[in-house]
Amino acid sequence: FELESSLRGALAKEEFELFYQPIMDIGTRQVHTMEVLLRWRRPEHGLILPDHFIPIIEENGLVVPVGEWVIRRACEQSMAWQQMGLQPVPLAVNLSPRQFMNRGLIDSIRRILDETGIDPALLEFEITETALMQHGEQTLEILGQINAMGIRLSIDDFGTGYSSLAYLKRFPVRKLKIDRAFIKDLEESAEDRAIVCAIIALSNSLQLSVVAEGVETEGQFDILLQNGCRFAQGYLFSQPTESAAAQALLRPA
Ligand code: G
Ligand code: G
Ligand code: NA
Ligand code: MN
Repeated sequence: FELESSLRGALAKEEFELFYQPIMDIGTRQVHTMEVLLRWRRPEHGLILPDHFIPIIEENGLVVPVGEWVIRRACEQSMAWQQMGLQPVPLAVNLSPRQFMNRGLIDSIRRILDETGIDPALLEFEITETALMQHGEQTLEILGQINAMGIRLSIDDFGTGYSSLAYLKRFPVRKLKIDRAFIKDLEESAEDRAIVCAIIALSNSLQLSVVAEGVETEGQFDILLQNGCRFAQGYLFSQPTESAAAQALLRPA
């Protein structure tokens, strides 16, 4: 209860902060996209990770205004980096199921695009497959509207929920992120290697981009490279970091 009441004031007190983790192009080893990851700098408690508070604000609905703040802040950061003369990279923002099903989502995205002036091609949303599969028709409509605005969509934590690639093909989704559970033992487990290679091959043939999450070793990187995976994210390249450190990873335009 104490946590919940502190969370209610956190937005107004400007206690939320965005961290960034690069998604690398495996071929060039350059930053391709930055994932945006929310942090809560709670007075007297330090930096709180989303697993400790997202479930609470998802439950009480606060995730809607907080999520809107995340999108706005990410767009402002992108514009600031561009104004500093850095090469623009898309920012990928996580959308929670509750936020995704909120009726005001589309209007609030439109307002943010308008007010910040960001090119929608520099914004991306990550949604889990479980969230996508929950509500058939309404989901398709919302995805269609987001896609029509020029914002890219990707499926997060792919392989952990319930979905099929054939079904996904009906959604305007461009990218799959293979959950890190399948990457962890890639070097030792022939089974995980088979699963990952199958996802890569199917994604490539359906013309979906594919990202391996949780890449921590050069061995994992090599297996991904050899099997045609285009993008990778993980501690091998960078942990999620505050904006100043993320900025140092961007190149001049
Ligand atoms: O780096 P990490 O501990 O930040 O992320 C933990 C989980 O929290 C991940 O599943 C991630 O998708 C989720 N997450 C991080 N930032 C956000 C956010 O801004 N909104 C939502 N809905 N989820 C987020
Ligand atoms: O669900 P989502 O993929 O958005 O979650 C991102 C989470 O994964 C964050 O908590 C982030 O800190 C974590 N993460 C990112 N890279 C790695 C990695 O290489 N190894 C591990 N174990 N976790 C990672
Ligand atoms: Na994500
Ligand atoms: Mn993920």
